[in-house]
Amino acid sequence: MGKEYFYMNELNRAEAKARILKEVEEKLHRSFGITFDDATPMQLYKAVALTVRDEVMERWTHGREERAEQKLKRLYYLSVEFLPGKMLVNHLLNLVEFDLYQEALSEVGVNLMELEAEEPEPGLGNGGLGRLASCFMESLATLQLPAMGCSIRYEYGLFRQQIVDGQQVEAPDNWLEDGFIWEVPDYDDEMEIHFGGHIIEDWSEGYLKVRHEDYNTVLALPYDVPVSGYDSDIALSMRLWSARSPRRINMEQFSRGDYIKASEEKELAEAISKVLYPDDNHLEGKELRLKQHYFFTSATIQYAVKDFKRRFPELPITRLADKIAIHINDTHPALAILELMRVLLDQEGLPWETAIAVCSKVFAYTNHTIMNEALETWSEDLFKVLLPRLYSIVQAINQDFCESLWKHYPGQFDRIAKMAIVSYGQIHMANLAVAMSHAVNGVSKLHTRILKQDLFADFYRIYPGRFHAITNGISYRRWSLKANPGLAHLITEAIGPGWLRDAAELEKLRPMAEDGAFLEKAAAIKKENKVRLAHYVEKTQGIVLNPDSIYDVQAKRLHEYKRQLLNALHILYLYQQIKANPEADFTPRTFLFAAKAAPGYYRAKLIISFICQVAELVHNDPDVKGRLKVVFLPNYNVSLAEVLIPAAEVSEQISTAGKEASGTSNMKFMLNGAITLGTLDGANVEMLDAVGEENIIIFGMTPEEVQQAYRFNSYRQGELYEENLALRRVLDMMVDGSLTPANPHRFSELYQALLFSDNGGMADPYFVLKDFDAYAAAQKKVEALYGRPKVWQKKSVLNIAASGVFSSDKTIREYNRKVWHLSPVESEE
Ligand code: GPK
Repeated sequence: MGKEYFYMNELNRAEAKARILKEVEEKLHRSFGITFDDATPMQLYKAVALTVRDEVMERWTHGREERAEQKLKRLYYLSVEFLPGKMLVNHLLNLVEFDLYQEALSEVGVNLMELEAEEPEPGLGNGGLGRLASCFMESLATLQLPAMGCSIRYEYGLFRQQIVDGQQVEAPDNWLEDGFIWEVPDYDDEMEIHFGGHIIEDWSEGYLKVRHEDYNTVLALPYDVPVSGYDSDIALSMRLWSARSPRRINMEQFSRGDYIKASEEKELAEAISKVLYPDDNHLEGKELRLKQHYFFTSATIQYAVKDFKRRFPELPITRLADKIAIHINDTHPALAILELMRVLLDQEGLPWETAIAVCSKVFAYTNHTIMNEALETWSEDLFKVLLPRLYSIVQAINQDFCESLWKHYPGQFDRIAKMAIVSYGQIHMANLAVAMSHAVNGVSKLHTRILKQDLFADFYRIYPGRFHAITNGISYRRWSLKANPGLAHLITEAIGPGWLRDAAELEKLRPMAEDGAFLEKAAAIKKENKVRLAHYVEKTQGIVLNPDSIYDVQAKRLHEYKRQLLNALHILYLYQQIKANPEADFTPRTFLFAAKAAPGYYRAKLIISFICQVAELVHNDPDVKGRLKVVFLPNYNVSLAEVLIPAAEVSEQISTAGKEASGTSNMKFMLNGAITLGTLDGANVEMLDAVGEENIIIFGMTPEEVQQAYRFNSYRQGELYEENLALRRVLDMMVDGSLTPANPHRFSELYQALLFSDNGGMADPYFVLKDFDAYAAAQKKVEALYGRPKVWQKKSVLNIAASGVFSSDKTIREYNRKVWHLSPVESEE
């Protein structure tokens, strides 16, 4: 069906709908032996999803066949995280069949949107990095570029967050419990992964042959999940590897009654794909995590080489880079570089230099953070034991690399040690990735500048041509068509449907900012979305929101650098103002937070508690009733984002300048007409360029000022406390028992961290106090602006109009032009 739906007449439509219902009914019969009337919502969901899946599968097969026939180069996008969100409605929108299905199903009393509630959301990622990978997959499919996303089929995704007594509690996310309709295992591509053991170097034939012995084997079974593109003839795969033991339970041990031992080995193997590490912008060097990384990168490399040989039997392996590109999304998959070296050397018998040359043409690397604690290193001791062959390879690469550095930086030991791949007992994955990739990129202009000037400055001097700035983007169709259908229809009504293929066409909305009727309609849609969110909050939290108040939203991982604390302290400041002047005019405001904290990140969890206590205080005080409301929404995920973002009027993007590599939620809020309240950080800078300074509210320190303050140790936190009375009053509330009378010391750690250095670390390293005044002034601007609804509306529409530059289609085109050089699958008409 697909796009011809546009041209259908009424008769054809009726037929198409009847056909859909018939297929769904057949699925109900065959899979569950049940009829429409008796089916449970879950059974109905599955029947509809299976029907849609058939259509997606057609495109899947078609894409595969065409790619093979046209002998196209293929991209492997390796990412330890993906966050695809729910799929049913997204597929239907991409197939351009949503309306048809919705109408057909409503004839039998079924609501398509409600059905999707039955679908589990695959929480295979932590936040921005994983969601970016999924936006990229959708754009790759839309542009018909041959690609496969590769990752791990975590049995448990990111934990479900509950808030109990104002504290985060983690519950397991058993998302596969009721089965996942969209995955298809591929037993033909099961791979063997080898851990541990030792290697034997054999020179007996005059050249080095390496044997790996006494290893443990784990099997990697791929499950493919189709990814559709908008109005695209092909579907791509997200390939998720699942770990299995090669041995079923040892029956001999079992019959001796030693069940535990017999199942132990199996469980150890399967532990590898059991659970996603819940850390974001942070790495803990755990053995299991290293196993995960090797597990999915080895499986992917083995598969990629196998597929290359199957498709191009005529080509020598030295031509690999002509037919495959491998992208490593942050350093987590950087072991793929060493694994490809191993395969080229030990299995394909290539000489060392040739293998190095092939590898460096294949790989490209994206850096996503400059935060020190996130830069991945592995202890040599652990590495050596778990991956002995890769260890010998990385040693050799390091030796070559350091020798080459010597030529560029003769005698500069410190500099070379800093750039080395192996040094001081650690393996530095970012250095490996930069040294062995032909392209390295940052995720915004600012972030890339910092990479060039700071983190990778020594590399940049030697390989300037290797570095690119490629700003992140979003799958804007999911974040409009799906999340905000009202707005999407309004846009199409105003400028036609072309924007769904080419986001640049959103620019055509600009003149609408002068059109009063249009502005009113846009305002009405925002209001509907606010009411929709209010219903959600009331249903799930029992909290009543005032849809006429300003909805101010900060939704992202909880991290000190993202400064949720600044937002919370400012709320206390507003609270004090109301208390001091209860009769004064005050624009009602609702502050919404949503954020998961890594379970081991104590301070982040304390900040969540702090926000919850601020919410309590405000909630229980009759003086602020109807004026201030603070809500912490638990379990932020893609589905919640789809309800929250379209309802937002103010988008909080307030990270310490220089710390947020790009941000992507900032783009989603912009697309949905929120006004950004942000620092000069990440992609905010480019949003400012796109929309113009009168349509965004920027405040606070510049990245340069932050840098200087660190470098010259010139930040005087205590003086701010002494001199700024308003700030002092707010800070005092952290420890005077206002929030937790029974335990006034509950938040003293947060207070201390803002004012006193500990263990040599500086106090308030994210400049919360320093930026407080500027932030409060910016919030004042928000209030003043909101008091002029027409002006606000106009700015909102101009934001939507300018958001097209942040389409991930554009981002992907740029990667393709600068890095991958793929040709699209041509469809024969
Ligand atoms: C960066 F390093 C990391 C990480 O571990 N997890 C993660 O989500 C984010 N990121 C950045 O923090 C964002 O600024 C950026 O937009 C996103 O990656 C995608 O590039």
